[in-house]
Formats: sequence, C-alpha cells, structure tokens
Amino acid sequence: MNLSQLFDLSLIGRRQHIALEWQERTYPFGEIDERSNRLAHLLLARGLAPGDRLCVYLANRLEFIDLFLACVKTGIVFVPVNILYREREITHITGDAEPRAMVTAEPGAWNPETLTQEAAAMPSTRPCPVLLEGSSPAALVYTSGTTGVSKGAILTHQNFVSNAVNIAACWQITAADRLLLGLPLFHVHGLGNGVHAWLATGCRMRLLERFEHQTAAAEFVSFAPTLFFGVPTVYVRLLETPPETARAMAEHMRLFVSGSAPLPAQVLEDFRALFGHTILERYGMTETLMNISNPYAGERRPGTVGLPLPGVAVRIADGELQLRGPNVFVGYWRRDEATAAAFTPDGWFKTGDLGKCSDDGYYTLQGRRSDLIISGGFNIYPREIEELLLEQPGVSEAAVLGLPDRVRGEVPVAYIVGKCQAPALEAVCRAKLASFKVPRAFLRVDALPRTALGKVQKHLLPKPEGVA
Ligand code: MCA
Ligand code: AMP
Repeated sequence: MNLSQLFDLSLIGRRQHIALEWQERTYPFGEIDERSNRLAHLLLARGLAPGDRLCVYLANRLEFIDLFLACVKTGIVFVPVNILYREREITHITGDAEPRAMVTAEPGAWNPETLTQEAAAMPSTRPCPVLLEGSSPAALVYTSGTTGVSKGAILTHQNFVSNAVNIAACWQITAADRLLLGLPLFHVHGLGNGVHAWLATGCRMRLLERFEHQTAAAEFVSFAPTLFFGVPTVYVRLLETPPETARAMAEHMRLFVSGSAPLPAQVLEDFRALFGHTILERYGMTETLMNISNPYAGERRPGTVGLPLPGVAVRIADGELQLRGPNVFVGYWRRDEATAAAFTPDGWFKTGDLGKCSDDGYYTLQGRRSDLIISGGFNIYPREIEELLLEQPGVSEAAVLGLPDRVRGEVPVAYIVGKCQAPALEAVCRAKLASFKVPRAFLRVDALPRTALGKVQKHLLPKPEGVA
C-alpha cells in the first residue's frame, strides 16, 4: 500500500468535513486533496519525475503539507530540512541528496507563495497515476544514526503506512479526534505520527507554527483537542501551568503522548497530578518510526517505553535493542557501508540504544552506544560541533559533552584546549550551527583526558559549577 491509498480511505464521504485549522482558517479534506493535486501537476510540469528529490526548508505551514502530499502523489522523494539549520548544515544535505529543487521561504521560483499561485492554474484532479508500490521511497530524512555524518534515511511508503496504521490502531485514534500539533513537521515525530495519524484517520488537526509554552494554554482552550503529541521538554514546560488552567486545557483531552527523548518518571507523575492524565510514552527512531509503546488501555509504566508495537520484533543483543519489522527503513541514501554497518548479518537493525526488558515484556531504555545528545527532542552529534571548533584558530583540541538540563533534558557544553576566547567560539557556533547545537559554555582545560590508546574519556571531564 502507498500513502495516497491510505489517506484516500479517509476522504471517502468526508470531502466536506473540516480537516485542518491553520492560522484562523479551516480547510475541508476535499480542499487539502485538491491543493496538493494542483501542486503535483505543477511539480511534474516543472520537470520533476518520480524518484527525484525535493528539499523542503520551511517552518510548519499549510504549504508544507501541500508539498508533502504532492510528493506522495507523484513519487517525488520528499526531503525535509530542519528549519533551524544554517548554511553549513544545509549544504551537507543538498550536496548529499542532490535534489532537483529546494523550497524555501526566500523570494524566488521555489517559494511556497509562488508555487501556490502558479498551481492555482493547474487541474484540481489527481495527476496521471504513477504506480507506487509500498517499497517506493517516500522521504529521505537526515539523521546521523549511531555514528558519523548526517545521512539520509530512506523511508518507504510501506514504512510510513505501517507506522500510521499501528499508532492509529494502538492509540485508538479515530475521525472523532482533534489533534493539536505543534511539533516541527521536518522530523518524523511531527510528520509520521502527527500528519499521518491525522490523514489516516480523517480526524481534525490544528497545526501550529511551533509549540510555544507562553501561548500553549490558549491554543488548548480554544481548540479543545482530544489528542496531543509532545517531546519531554514540552511536558516540562506545561508543568508551569496554573492548576485551574491545566484543568481547562485537559477538559476534552483523551491522550497525551511523549517521545523522542526520555520522559523522567517524576515529570509523568507531576503531569498526572496537574492535568489528571497519564502521559503515554513511546520509543521511536527516524530509521524505524515507532517501535515500542506503552499501551493505551493497559498499564502505562513510568520510566519504561512499554511493549513492542504489533509487527515489530525486538531483541536485546549485548545490551543493545535490535529491531525487525515493516517499519524499518531500507538503508541510508548512497551509503552502502553505513547501511551494512547498521544491520546485523541476519538482518536486525542495530538501534544503538541500550535497554532491558522486564519479565512481563516492558522495555526500559538505559542510554545509548554513541555520545548522541538530545536537547529539547533535537539530536546533536558532538563530533559535528567538535569539527567546527577545531577549524577555529587557536583551538588544538575540543570535546563536546551533553550535560543534564531540567527543561531540555540535556544541553551541549564544549571543552577546549588552546588559546582562544569563548565569545569568539560562541559567535562562530551561532553563525554556523542550528541554535540548539550551540554549546552553553566553553570551558578551557589544559588537556583532554585520554585512554592509553588516545580515545577521549568524556566522562572524566570536569563538570561546570552547579552540575551534578
Ligand atoms: C525550538 N526553536 C525553534 C523551534 N524549536 N525555532 C523555530 N522553530 C521551532 N520549531 C529554538 C528557539 O528559537 C530557541 O533558540 C530554542 O530553540 C529554544 O526555544 P524555546 O522557545 O526556549 O523553547 P523550549 O521551551 O525549549 O521548547 C523547544 C521545543 C522544541 C518546542 C521543545 O525544541 C521542539 O519543538 N522540539 C521537538 C523536536 C522534535 O520534534 N524531535 C523529534 C525528533 P535560541 O536558543 O537561539 O533562543 S526524534 C524523532 O522524530 C523520533 C522518531 C521520535 O522518537 O520521535
Ligand atoms: P532520531 O534520530 O531523531 O530519530 O532519534 C532517535 C533517538 O531518540 C532514539 O535512538 C533514542 O535514543 C531517542 N528516543 C526516542 N524516543 C525515546 C524515548 N521515549 N525515551 C528515550 N529515548 C528516546
């Protein structure tokens, strides 16, 4: 099955039903369908063909959805790019994905307003059907896996379909739901869970440009959602809500889901006390979409990620979680070696996450093989920052470490050997890296602690004051 076939099921009899609320306007399912049909015609008329890549560097907005659906309908491979990325990070992705075009908010031929204006003259009917099998690639989503540079995970239609069907069934999402979505659509949490659960079930979604804790309460109260997806930072922020507001926000809520980073058990307890709901925590990855989830109806056990989703096989080998299933990606774009290294010889995907399983089948994650930092749900690879720091004059050695942070989970901190000033290093990081990757502190050390073999022992680096 391809994604159009899945989404079309919710169009039946529902073309007039409100699908989307975006910036004070509502859009019925029929209009969402027609907008992307017109855009699909335009992309084909501009010479894009099935298998070509289209990069999309946009914040959440209606046209993001139009572009994604136009790609789904034509077989063009959708390549979302994190809107917080700067030139250095974007250049890596465009160099690797070799897209035919990149849509950005800058004025020009590939600006969303220009595209929408031109698309208005195109037919509103489906473009000539291309036979898209489940195994056709739907998106390349850039992620670093357990090591090395950012790589494009090739996610097929079937990967996304199995994920959408699984979460809709397991979390009992139906057309009666109202989903409030503030997660960024350039990650699979927002796209594969948010947008796909909406389109696969035909529920109503209010899309926000982003989650802002200052305005979140007003969005909840005015939209009256039943369903909400967030990362732990979002739930930590919501704990600042006054009790009477929290009650009003949760009045119609059915399910709060958390993922992308560990949800501290204390946050789950405090949230339950304030909002009267037990957050459902689940575990996923870009390469595999959703894998393991606490149950909707059974016990949601704090500190665990729950039980394997239907069809997902999980095993633990040398402490590492390994997976098989229809949700697992086919490999990294044009990186056969990295793909081979990501799977065991007998075909299990090596997640790089360490974990254990209780006697009654609940999984608990216990850390990662790599030194990946997750801050506010965004992944940070220390090596990328270390490489930039090492390019700066006066820096002879650099190590970046994740330190615990109450709100963001972890934040990066840099340790530098050499003669250089912290403000200059911070300025270069701000200019060249996404904001969440900029180290919170740049600490000068005489030398980096190393093993006899020369490997940096990051756990021996001195913690800045105030960090446990
Ligand atoms: C954060 N910032 C943003 C955005 N999010 N800027 C523009 N658009 C955004 N969507 C920037 C801010 O400008 C600011 O930069 C800094 O990040 C922190 O923002 P702040 O307002 O203080 O927000 P916060 O309260 O810390 O909350 C941030 C957030 C955000 C809303 C939790 O981090 C977020 O949306 N995270 C979700 C990431 C996600 O979806 N990950 C899924 C990947 P400055 O510091 O310069 O002021 S993992 C995945 O997909 C797998 C499959 C899985 O399991 O889900
Ligand atoms: P990404 O590469 O952005 O897809 O991030 C995937 C990583 O996020 C996983 O390998 C985990 O390390 C982490 N992750 C996702 N969900 C959870 C969770 N519920 N608890 C802990 N870590 C998680």
